Amino acid sequence: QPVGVFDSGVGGLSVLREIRHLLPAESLLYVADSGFVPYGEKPPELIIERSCWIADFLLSRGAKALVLACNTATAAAVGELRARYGVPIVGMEPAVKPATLATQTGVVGVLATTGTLRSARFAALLDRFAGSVKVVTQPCPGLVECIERGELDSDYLTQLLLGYTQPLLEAGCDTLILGCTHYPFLKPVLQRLLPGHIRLIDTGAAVARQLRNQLQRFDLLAQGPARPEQFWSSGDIQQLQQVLPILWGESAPAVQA
Ligand code: DGN
Repeated sequence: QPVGVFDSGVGGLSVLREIRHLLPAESLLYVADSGFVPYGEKPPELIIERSCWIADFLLSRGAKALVLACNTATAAAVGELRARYGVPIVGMEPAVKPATLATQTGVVGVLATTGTLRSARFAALLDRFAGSVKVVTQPCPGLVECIERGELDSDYLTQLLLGYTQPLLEAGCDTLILGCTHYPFLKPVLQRLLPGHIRLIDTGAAVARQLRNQLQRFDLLAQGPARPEQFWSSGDIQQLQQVLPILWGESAPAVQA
């Protein structure tokens, strides 16, 4: 039985690659909800509705566990999904705890969508882990759209990134949390643009480990061999097929969801 993974678009591929790396025997299904991307500014009700629709889609294709490879969807919908479905469900959250442990300046920046930063889950995360560390948040409209197009290094993107990171640097951040699953694809350009001492943190690998723990716990780990990954999009299939070689590292067929 496969594991079902989904995101508002192609950002969750940054999580999928960590899962593929850690769990080579698992068969993986992936849905990009690109017909509805970005989730960042959308009302939570719509995100819950889309998340349930995709969960049904993946479960009807035999998924034994679900990964919400999207911080925004997790913030809005993980409670509803866990209440509705009996399979293990793993979600994302910005890496506040590891960042507070890593910072030397005591100031940490969070790059994420407006939806994530405004959510009750994020407020609870800060209450729990920020402690004496100052956490500066920065919503980043426009980045997700670039990544959806497979645009990882344009002048336009560079200008956006400089604009979003400058206030964080001025505030004294030495650690930046990539709190949206699209952003790990920007690590190379960020590393080039930012001073060398700035640390970038994301949670893809930790989520893959959490998935492994859940599968182990419920005796659901696959013995392999894995079937080839299957990709669906609720948006433009050709666009997904064009960006897969860039973001996933190889081309693959994609099907309309
Ligand atoms: N990739 C998503 C996240 O992690 O929050 C959201 C991107 C979006 O749809 N704005």
